[in-house]
Amino acid sequence: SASAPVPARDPSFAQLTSDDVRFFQGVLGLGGVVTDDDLLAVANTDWMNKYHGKSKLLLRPRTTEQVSRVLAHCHERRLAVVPQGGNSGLVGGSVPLFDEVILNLGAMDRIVSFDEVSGILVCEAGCILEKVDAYLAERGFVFPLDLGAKGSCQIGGNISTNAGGLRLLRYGSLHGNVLGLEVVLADGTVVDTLKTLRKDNTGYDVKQLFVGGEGTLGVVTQAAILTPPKARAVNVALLACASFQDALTAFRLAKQELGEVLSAFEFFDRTCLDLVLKHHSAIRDPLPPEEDGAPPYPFYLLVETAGSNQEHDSAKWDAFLEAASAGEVVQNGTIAQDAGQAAGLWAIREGITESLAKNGVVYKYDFSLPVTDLYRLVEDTQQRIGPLGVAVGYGHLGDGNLHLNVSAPAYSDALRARLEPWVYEWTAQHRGSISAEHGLGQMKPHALRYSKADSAIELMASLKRLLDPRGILNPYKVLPDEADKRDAT
Ligand code: FAD
Ligand code: 2HG
Ligand code: ZN
Repeated sequence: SASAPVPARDPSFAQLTSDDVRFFQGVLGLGGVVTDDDLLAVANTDWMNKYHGKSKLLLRPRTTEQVSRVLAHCHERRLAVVPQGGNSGLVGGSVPLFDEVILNLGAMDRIVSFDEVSGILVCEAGCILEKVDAYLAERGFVFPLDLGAKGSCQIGGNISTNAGGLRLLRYGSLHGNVLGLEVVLADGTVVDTLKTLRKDNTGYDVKQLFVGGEGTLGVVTQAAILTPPKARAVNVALLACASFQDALTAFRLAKQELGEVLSAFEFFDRTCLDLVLKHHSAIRDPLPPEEDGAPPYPFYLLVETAGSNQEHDSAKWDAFLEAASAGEVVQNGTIAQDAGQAAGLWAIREGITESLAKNGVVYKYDFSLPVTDLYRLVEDTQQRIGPLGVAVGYGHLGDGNLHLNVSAPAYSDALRARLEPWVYEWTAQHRGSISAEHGLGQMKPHALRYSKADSAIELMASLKRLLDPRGILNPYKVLPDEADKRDAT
């Protein structure tokens, strides 16, 4: 099968009635209440086409007040709700399991304000990342987060998954860059922490609960985000290494020689590149072996710098490439000569997830591991599954984040039983995390204990009960076995 055992529908949740639908139409207008089968089919299905819900209702609020009135009603009526952004999440968090009402934020897509001195942006949760980034680019700034799903994912979804992406190495995580949030709690209470200050030590930093909250604690409606100035000098190179050990040495050299301008250090193995070449006819192998008939390189690095002075950065690149060529740490490489070529190199790295999706079914894992052990998990996985599938490894090497994907022709119990819980045990033994950046969603609540102490899980559950006593927000996600602990009153 595709996934972990599916829980039963929690019988304490109400069933949707025509009175409910009429109430929502009164709040949102007819356009904000969607019951069309085709639109519901899309909203019920995740990006991977792996998780399928059965919701009969999709709501599209336009204001925070509407979100508040909708949630107050759902709370009162015990209707379960799935907050949804661009529905690009990779752990089944954004789709219902059963008949939960889908609350999509896409119609709340206004930019509220931007301060060109501080670089602080305030926008609504439904803004699409790529559009916000384009708005900022016109003003000489960038969004501190970038990722392959930028054309569809929303700021609210990014914040709720605490997405990491391709620039985290340089700009840090959203826990640092989100300065304020407006959030609606399960009972409709609007919590305003929408401050636009760098520093604010006025007690507990409650907004952080919603950064990575995966829609289980509240619905994010607005955010204040610190954005850095857009770099004037951006340089991108693709490098090939003969071993993973060499890739690690190259990372050390990059930190030493490129220093503070290093903005991305990504890696992928040859099988990933082969998949991208197979499924994207416009992309050519950028680094064919130098001698005819020689085997292709097994590892590739995408290195980016973002600085303010091309001359300074060129000198740094010269020093880095000289150090990396000495001792053949890097076997071959290509440096983008313009923005178009840089985008071409990024397209390879950002095209891996889609290529895997086109190739068959995928068992997708997202681990934080000590970098030295990181690729061994891919090799051990391949050995363990044998001919049942193909294990590939790629990810944010600079952050110690491995995306282990196992590609197979079809989901099978035999393959899943070889993979789980073994991959989680492997990660626990290496003191890693079972989710570096994608979250837990409906895929991993049962595996949470491999990465978090019981005491911490219990505190998470207490916070959930405090903020959402009836458990209506994104049930069956993130926390293990919540149903039996809910307030039954
Ligand atoms: P959704 O998928 O709609 O929702 C994700 C979760 O957030 C769900 O639990 C949902 O309930 C909740 N949620 C959504 N909006 C709100 C809201 N307003 N309030 C409360 N809860 C909400 N992730 C990374 O971290 N790094 C990557 O590099 C990366 N690359 C990707 C590349 C591709 C091609 C794809 C398909 C996905 C990638 N992802 C990556 C996964 C990633 O989690 C998302 O793309 C993104 O952050 C999710 O945003 P979304 O708007 O699509 O949210
Ligand atoms: C990436 O880094 C995304 O490309 C997706 O986080 C990873 O599909 C994956 O496993
Ligand atoms: Zn990633």
